[in-house]
Amino acid sequence: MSHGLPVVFRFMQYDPGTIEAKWQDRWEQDKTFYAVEDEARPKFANIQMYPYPSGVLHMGHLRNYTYVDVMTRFKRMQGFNVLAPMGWDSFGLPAENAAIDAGVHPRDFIEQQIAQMKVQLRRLGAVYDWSRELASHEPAYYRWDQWLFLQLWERGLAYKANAPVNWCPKDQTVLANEQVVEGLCERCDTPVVRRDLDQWFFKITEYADRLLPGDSDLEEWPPRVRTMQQNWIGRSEGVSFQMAIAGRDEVFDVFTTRPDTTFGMTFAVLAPEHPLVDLLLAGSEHEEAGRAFVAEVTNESDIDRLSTDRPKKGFFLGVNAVNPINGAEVPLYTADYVLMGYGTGAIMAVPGQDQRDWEFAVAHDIEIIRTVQPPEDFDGEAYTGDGVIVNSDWLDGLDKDAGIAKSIEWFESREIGTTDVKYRLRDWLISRQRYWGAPIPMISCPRCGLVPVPESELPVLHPDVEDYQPKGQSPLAAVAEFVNVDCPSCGGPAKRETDTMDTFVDSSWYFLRYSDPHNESAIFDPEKVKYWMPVDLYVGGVEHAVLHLLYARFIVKVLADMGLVTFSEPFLRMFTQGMITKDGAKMSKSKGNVVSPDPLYDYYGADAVRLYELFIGPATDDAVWTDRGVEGTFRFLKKVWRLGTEVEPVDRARAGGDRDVIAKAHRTLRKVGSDIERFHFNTAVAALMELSNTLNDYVRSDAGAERETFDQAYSMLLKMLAPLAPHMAHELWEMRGGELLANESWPDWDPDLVIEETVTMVIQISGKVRARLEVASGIAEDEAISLALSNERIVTQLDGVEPKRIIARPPKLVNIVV
Ligand code: ANZ
Ligand code: ZN
Repeated sequence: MSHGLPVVFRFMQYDPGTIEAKWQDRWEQDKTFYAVEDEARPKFANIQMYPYPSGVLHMGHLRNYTYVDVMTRFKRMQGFNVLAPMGWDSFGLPAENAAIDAGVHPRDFIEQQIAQMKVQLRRLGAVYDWSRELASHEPAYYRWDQWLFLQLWERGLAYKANAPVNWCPKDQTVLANEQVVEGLCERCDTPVVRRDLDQWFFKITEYADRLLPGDSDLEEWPPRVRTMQQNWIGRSEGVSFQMAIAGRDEVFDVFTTRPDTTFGMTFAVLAPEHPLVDLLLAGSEHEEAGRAFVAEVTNESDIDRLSTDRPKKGFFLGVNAVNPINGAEVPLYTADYVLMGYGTGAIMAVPGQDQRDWEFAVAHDIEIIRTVQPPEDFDGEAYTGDGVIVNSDWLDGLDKDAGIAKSIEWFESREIGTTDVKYRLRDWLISRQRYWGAPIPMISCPRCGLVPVPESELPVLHPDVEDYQPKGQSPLAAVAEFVNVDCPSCGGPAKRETDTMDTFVDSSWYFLRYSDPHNESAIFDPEKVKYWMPVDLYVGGVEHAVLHLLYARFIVKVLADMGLVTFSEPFLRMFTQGMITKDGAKMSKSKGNVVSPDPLYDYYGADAVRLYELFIGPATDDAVWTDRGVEGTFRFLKKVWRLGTEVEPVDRARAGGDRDVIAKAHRTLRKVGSDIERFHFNTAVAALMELSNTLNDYVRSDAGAERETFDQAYSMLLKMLAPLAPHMAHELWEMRGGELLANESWPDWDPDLVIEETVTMVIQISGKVRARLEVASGIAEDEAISLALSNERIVTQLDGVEPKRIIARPPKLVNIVV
């Protein structure tokens, strides 16, 4: 910080340092935000994705913590019994890698980081029920990971299998598909390679259909997160049908979503791992070249193979396949872009309608037949849209849907194919060859095979080892006392499983444990979970939109099937915040652009920092950090302070102008309440700034501020500030003779007072006036837009055309650009 510190504070001047420490002590000592079950009050579980304890928090992190804290305080004032817990995602790769970098044992490292983070959260004024704190590296926690594993095992939902897996050469461990991002390890950005290994899986695919976001589930989730879940599960309806190989006995199945295009098949493709490829190459004249091709491709990650910006590689297998619909012989290839892990691992290729097939056909000089007539102005390559079917004999003239129906009938009646549903979702690979995770509670016995550790012997303690560096095999394998055990079943010598569990197992159920964090005899008391759960509001980063949320939803469905929970979706409402960026990049330690809150706390105080985090922009959007921003919210707080400490209202009769002030306070209240509810924090802060200006003008007016009016409006201002800038609001409230502000209820706005004048709003379509409407002068942007879009004249004018952009300048104008 370049500017100097203020020289002296006058008595009663706003001194955040003193005030903030005082209130942080008070909230903690009084356990103000600790929660007990209370049937008389509606509960509100307000939970933030528990953080990996990274130690130092920067402004990017704090945005998130501030939002959650505002909601805790706001919902509590609204009368909810709020559960506001905090825990630590302290097992797993990120923690272990950071510990290795720091040269400290992961346990010591983690405990140090947690202590440090708690200090920082306290300084922000973030309040939690610390009696419910949990950390996944503690045996009291991970024994229930192990218990959960045993339940899945018993239900046939956990299994061990040899499978091609994603291997990170740097982290020396396997990764779930979900942890591979564009071919790179999500944790360290190293290109991932494939290996065949024995691994543990959870059978999440058995829940694929139930995990698809239905029409009513996940209603209060961001649509894009819902879509990401949907796409990850990737349900496809289509047809599987059999194809023969000309002149040979072998047949293979293909899966297609477009049976209506079968007449356009000009080649067929087997995945390089398809068992027939090996068979067809064996003894053939191009065996050597074919095997070299297969070896090359199978080393590449699926993501690379599916990449759209590289040429598709293939190898002609020297035989033809027979198109069952017309008997045509088409060349049979093996190619990189067909994956063994999806569908049947074989496709009919229809370049006229499939872009991947088009590219392959062009590269290998294969015929292209269009079977769907593209529109006249179409200038692309493969045409994937709807249209009239051509070149397809008895399908000609139909459209896509009719063509699909008729071709399905054809396949089914001849028993060549059947309708089929395929999922992109694969089973969840949960074993890791790393030290810092919960040991998998299984024992391998030469006589009995895989034997679960009896529940009574949990937890399988994670042994302390000297050497926990990753080496391709779990470091636990080197601990003889850990590995060698008696078989629980036959008593003979046996060996423990030495892999540890993916940290996403820990995070798939921790939120439930907050309901009953110290239970030693069960994962939780179902009655307590019934009271607190599901989570009412879940806040976290969109980077967890696929993996963590999907796993948590899966485990909750399993627990529901076990009768332990009474709901099947864990998170009722989900909020994903935008990122804070600086110098054009996401704020992060690795980018070297982090802003630490500490000097800002010292100079401006936590309330000003919080307010700036809230004010910086719409909560869902990324926002650019500017150091000077805090200056603005600090000035606002000083103004509020002066209003509370320096103003001397006058005793006189009330007049019309006084009513305007009260009305303004009520309108602000209505707006701030609904804004906070919707995470529109920036506009809530703006509204409070406006109200403080109104009050400022009021006290300077000729008649002066009438005492009762001023007190009433100012009290409302403080209550509205209570969740946002809690320290100062509490202090001023107390100075004015109030009890603990956190215990006050959120006031109700008076409908008679918020009635406002109306103004004429103009609705334009692409700049031309199309309608006029009387609206409240304080109308919100989204309300103005929805009024405009539902206006009868506008609906008629638009005639179904999707607006490109909507520019709203409430209350005067909404311009719909088409
Ligand atoms: C012929 C066809 C014609 C296809 C057409 C699409 C469009 P989704 O929607 O993702 O399920 N396919 C099937 N198995 C495959 C595999 N193992 N690797 C790569 N591609 C595979 O995609 C289903 C479509 O993806 C299938 O339908 C198949 O190509 C291809 F105009 O068959 B289609
Ligand atoms: Zn045995």
